[in-house]
Formats: sequence, C-alpha cells, structure tokens
Amino acid sequence: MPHTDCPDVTVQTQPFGFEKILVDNRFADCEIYTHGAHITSFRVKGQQELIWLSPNALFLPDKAIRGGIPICWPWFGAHPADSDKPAHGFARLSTWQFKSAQVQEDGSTEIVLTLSESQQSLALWPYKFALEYRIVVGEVLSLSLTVTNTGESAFEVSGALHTYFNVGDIADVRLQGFDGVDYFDKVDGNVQKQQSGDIVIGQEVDRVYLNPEDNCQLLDKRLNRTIAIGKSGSNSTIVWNPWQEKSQSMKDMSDEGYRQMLCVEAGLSPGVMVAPGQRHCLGQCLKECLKAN
Ligand code: TA6
Repeated sequence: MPHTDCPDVTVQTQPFGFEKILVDNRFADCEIYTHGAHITSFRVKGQQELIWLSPNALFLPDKAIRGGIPICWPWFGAHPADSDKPAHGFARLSTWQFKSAQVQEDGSTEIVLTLSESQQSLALWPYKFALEYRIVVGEVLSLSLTVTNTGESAFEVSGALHTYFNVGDIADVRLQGFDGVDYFDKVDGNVQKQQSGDIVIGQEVDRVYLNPEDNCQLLDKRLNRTIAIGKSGSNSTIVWNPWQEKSQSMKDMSDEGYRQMLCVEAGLSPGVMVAPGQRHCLGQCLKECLKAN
C-alpha cells in the first residue's frame, strides 16, 4: 500500500485484513476497499449517504461486498459458458493495487487503482489486460473504468458499474429517463418489452435497458432528493431490486434490506470487442442535484 502524501486520504487496515482507503475533502467523504476496488460510501458534506451498503455485508476474500459499487468485469451476470466461474467476473473478488491519490485543481481528490492479469485470472479468462479505475471524489462522484488489451489477441468484455443507491423507501422512488426505451425483463423470461413513463418498483425488478440516454434521475420522495446519474462508454442500464423473497434468501441482505436500495448500473452488456493495444472506458457519475419538491 503506497504511503499517500495526499492530505485528504488515509488508509486503514480492517480487522478482516482488507485495506480501506478513506477520502475526506472539502466536498465529500468516500470509502473504497482495495478488495474489488469497491466503493462502499459516498456522502457530500451536509447531504445524506448516496450509496447503500448492506448491514449484513460479508467481508471475505472470495465474496463480493453486498452493496456499494461492485465492479462487474470481464463478464456481466453468469459466465456465458461455465457456471462454475464467478457471477459478474473476478474484478470484484480481486485485490487491486492502490496506485495514487492526488488533490485536483478544484480541490476534488483523484484515487487510481489498477488490476492486471494474474495466474488466478488467467485460469478464469485467458487474456492479458490492464485495468485502471479512476475515482474522482468531489461534489460529483465520477468513475472511469478503463481496460487496455495488453495481449496479442482480441477479447470481448462485458460488465457494469453495479451501483446500489441508498433510498428512503423503495415504494417512494421513481426513475426517470427511460420512457419508450426497450428492455429485457429478466424476471419474465428475458422477454423484450418497452418502458412506458417512469420506472416505479413494486415487485422484484431485474431489467436490462438498451441504449437509453446517458443520463437519468432517481427521485426519492422519502429522502426529499433527486440524484442525477450519468454514464459513458455504456450500451445498457441495468435496474435491479431483489424485493422481499430474494432479500430474505440472501444471507448478506437483511429481510427488509430491499426497501432501502435500488441498483441503477452503467452496463456494458452486450459486450464489446477490444483488439490488442486498444482500450475501452466505462464511466458513471453520481450527484445529488435537487431537493425534490
Ligand atoms: O445487476 C442485476 C443482477 O445481475 C441480478 O440478476 C442479481 O444477480 C444482481 O445482479 C446481484 O448479483 P450478485 O452476484 O452480486 O448477487
């Protein structure tokens, strides 16, 4: 773990051996584990937590932390050919290198973490790669996940920045920006449907929206706020809430945990091909922008 001479950044070793990077600057506080380069908290000073973290999250080397912003990579969902391989790929199960921490000109803090192939990753996915995750903590949380193909053959990557948003109560939430957009409904046999109006959540929802606008808004009546969600390098947005039955079946979720979270994910699904020497960048940015009326 590099010694950071960045005044806004400290590093803690957690009881379970994970390293946690803490950012505290004039704009916001943010927490990032090197396990999975997993953001578990982002809160602008004077505002409420933007990210949901399960109170039952498990901090284990072979487990993704429940909540926060898991990095799904180099595949989204179940492995397309081998169900023994970890769902959502291995990036969120890997220990990333903490490369740098720098104060930006505007006072925000830039954190960079990196990951490249290892014996473990090559056994799961036979390609050489360099991943760089750039996190800028300011009034906006800005995320950029860039992969460079450092090998000799082209590969296909899919994935998502699988962001769990903290909501007051799922019954009082609307997601705007998807009217008329086609989506695959994974709760209904992956049938393709079309969204009409705002997305409201009244049952288990697991949908892959295709090529929606790069921006959407999460309106939270209970917390009296609107969160602006932007993205780049993404061809889909995944919206997920497990609802009660699934919530009760997941040991790292409390029975009622589904009421306080909604996943709105910058997706790269379907995947894209990356040729040798080429790169692809997937980004998401989050900002509490308006007090709901
Ligand atoms: O993004 C939605 C989804 O693919 C759901 O199908 C559900 O599996 C969720 O991700 C969580 O996956 P995880 O492997 O973190 O339990």
